[in-house]
Amino acid sequence: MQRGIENNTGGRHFYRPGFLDRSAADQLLSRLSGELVWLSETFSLYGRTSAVPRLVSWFGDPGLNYRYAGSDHLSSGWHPELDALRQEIHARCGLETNFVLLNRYRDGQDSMGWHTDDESGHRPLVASLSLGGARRFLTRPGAGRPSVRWDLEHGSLLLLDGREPHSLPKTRRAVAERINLSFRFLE
Ligand SMILES: O=C(O)CCC(=O)C(=O)O
Repeated sequence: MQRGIENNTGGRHFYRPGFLDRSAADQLLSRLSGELVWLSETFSLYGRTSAVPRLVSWFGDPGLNYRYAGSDHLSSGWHPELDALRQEIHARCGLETNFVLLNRYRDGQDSMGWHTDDESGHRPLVASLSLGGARRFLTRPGAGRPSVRWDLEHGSLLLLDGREPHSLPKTRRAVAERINLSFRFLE
């Protein structure tokens, strides 16, 4: 299935730095940050409502709904550049997708906690494209095993099994803004 992507990590992941070359990655980052509508979502814990520490946007085949963390994410169609990108991922990696979730991390205080993407019925393989400042990404391959660390570079693509716990911790380092695009197949 992963035609064109080597298993270069000794595990279940496939990491391709430079999946997009520098100039393509720069252009895409600038268009997405300038043109998309970015939403700030909230979550409630123990009766307290807080802002999710990142901004989100999403696209997909019309009528799909990616529901996670108690929120609906209904798609009404594709941004043309993101549609072209998902077709490129299909052509180069053999991975078919019908939805993309975009997370925008404004600085090192924006983050994503440990979670799995195992919503019932969805295909587990996710193609994760990173743009902007490189951030540390962690995956946990199994109970009692140490986390694996990734520094996801500008223009890189990581194929991962969304059922494996993963997170993007906060950092005190000065980091440039980052946008992550996770292409998925919702059933
Ligand atoms: O920003 C990232 O690299 C992580 C995104 C992620 O974990 C997710 O979309 O489930």
